[in-house]
Amino acid sequence: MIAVLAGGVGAARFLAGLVRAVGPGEEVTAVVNTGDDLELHGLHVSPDVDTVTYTLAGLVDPVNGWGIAGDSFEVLAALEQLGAPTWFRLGDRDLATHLYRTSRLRSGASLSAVTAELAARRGVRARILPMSDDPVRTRVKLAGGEEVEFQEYFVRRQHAVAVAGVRYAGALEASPAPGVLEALTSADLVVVAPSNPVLSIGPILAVPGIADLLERRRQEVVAISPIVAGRALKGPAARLLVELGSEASVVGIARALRRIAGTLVVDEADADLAPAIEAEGVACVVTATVMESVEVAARLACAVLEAGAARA
Ligand code: FO1
Repeated sequence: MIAVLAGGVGAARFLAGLVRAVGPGEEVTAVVNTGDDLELHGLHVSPDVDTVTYTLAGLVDPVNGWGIAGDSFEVLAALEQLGAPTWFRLGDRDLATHLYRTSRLRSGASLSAVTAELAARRGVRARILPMSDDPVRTRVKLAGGEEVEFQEYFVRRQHAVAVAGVRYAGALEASPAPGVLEALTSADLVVVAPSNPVLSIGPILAVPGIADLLERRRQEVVAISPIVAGRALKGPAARLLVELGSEASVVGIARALRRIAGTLVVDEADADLAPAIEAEGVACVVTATVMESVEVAARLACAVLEAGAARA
């Protein structure tokens, strides 16, 4: 079994490639960030869990990488007429997910149980586990001193504001969701998907027990850099690393993840930085990491599996 620590769009694309690369004989378990979750219009929205589920179900909007392809926005338009906030764009079919999830949570089901139901009903073969059933919320402290919820920073302010710090509210009181520690213990290989190390992987590692477990297995943990040639493929990873005192490069990623990952996979564009990564005590593998198609993602997954096998 291969376990993958996952954020949103980049992780989902990698997981689609991994599922294709390993075929039906090998189990894949995704441990997904829920620090981005929010309550909106009275509904519980789990963006990264949904992005992973929709992608693996073949439903995802290929342009945005989140939401459902071809979705309509009739409810959002009606909400706008009512004066409700509509900066976070929930499509009509996507809303069915949030209605279902919220209703099940209110009747006492856990987030992991509901996630499994939603994935199974959409025909997803991989196991999708939220990192925790307990609320953990990523909060972003802006340079001006104000602290905002993650989606307020990411979507409403389009991550265009300077950040002074990030914290994961509730993490210390949270427990890993059922199956998470077991999956990370029994996996033949643990992969850290190409997700933002602070905003997507940070919340997962903040849940007590997860980072310690991975630290003990770090030789069997392979991370993929979300930074290529000094730039994030998506989102604010490059800018954030600099603002938080590191550097926007694969070396910055190696430093952010070296406690838990013995190997870092970087793009060919960063081949010259391999010695600097190795100097951080992290083995480096160079391959094509920009996932323009599921075929490229599957080739990347094969390279990651080979890197894992070489370290075992
Ligand atoms: N990202 C945006 O940039 N704008 C949106 O309006 C937006 C809506 C949205 C709705 C459902 C969902 O599952 C994801 C959505 N995302 C949106 C993506 C999401 O904010 C981020 O990509 C993740 O939280 C970061 O991984």
